[in-house]
Amino acid sequence: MLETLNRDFGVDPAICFVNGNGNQIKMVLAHRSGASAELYLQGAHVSSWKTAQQEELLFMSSKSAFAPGKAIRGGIPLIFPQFGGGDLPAHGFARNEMWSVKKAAVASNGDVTTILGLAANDATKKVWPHHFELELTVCLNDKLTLTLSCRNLDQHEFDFQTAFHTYFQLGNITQARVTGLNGLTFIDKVKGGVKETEKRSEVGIDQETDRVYLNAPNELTLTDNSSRRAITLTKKEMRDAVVWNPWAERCKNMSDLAPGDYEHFICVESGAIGEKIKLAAGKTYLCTQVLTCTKA
Ligand code: TA6
Repeated sequence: MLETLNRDFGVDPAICFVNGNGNQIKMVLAHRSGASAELYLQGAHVSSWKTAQQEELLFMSSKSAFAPGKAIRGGIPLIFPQFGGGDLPAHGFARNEMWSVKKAAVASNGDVTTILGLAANDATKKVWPHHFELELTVCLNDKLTLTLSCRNLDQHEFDFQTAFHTYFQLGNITQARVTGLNGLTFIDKVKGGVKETEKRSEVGIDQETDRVYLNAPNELTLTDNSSRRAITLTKKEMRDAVVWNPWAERCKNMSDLAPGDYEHFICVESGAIGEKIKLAAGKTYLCTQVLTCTKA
């Protein structure tokens, strides 16, 4: 399988396929600037994004399972067709399915791009009786851009939630701040789903935090003074944002996190969560998340 993938889609030295953790197939993207990204075919799951100086910007748990059908703990899990509160597996099935490589190329401007696809199959139709086709496009240059398209191949409308559930690496959680959320209504999942209003211009984390911010601005910034980094998240066609950190107690009870891991990551997610996306038969929905890293 690796040989065939490298033959059909490899572009030396920018694009190659290797056996990653758990012998799961991993795609490695290398930009001429020195920046790199990695993604597993399972879940089209971006597991690493490094700067031109090879600084890792995404968190990946050392205890993550890398096994068929098991969610990877870290990187950028792709959430579809359900974020929460439904009958499907937590955060939907897209991140647990094997995706196929449809395209991989290096553009004349140096952009390294790949497209992976997932179509409805017997397993997905059992839990979600719709015909669909997903494509995830990952583009690496001085940014990391993910674009998800969903095509409705049914004869009728269907609806869904979706999100890029990004785990950002931190020097220390106490130094992390998220800006752009001031004044927004958020669903506080730690307090059982009550709606409150964010009053802080800079959101810091000092306890378990699990908030869905509704109708969030399309640009948010995460700064981490302990690593002297700032990451801008720009989203399109996804109204909401999520900020999550399990803090010590919940982290200790999660088998695929080490007890102290909560100090070294924050999830800042872009998603269509509060209101489901309604997609008419034959139509295509597109959403995008662009991540840019600058020195804080
Ligand atoms: O996005 C925040 C959240 O929904 C939290 O409630 C927590 O469950 C987290 O995702 C982890 O979800 P996962 O399905 O990756 O274990």
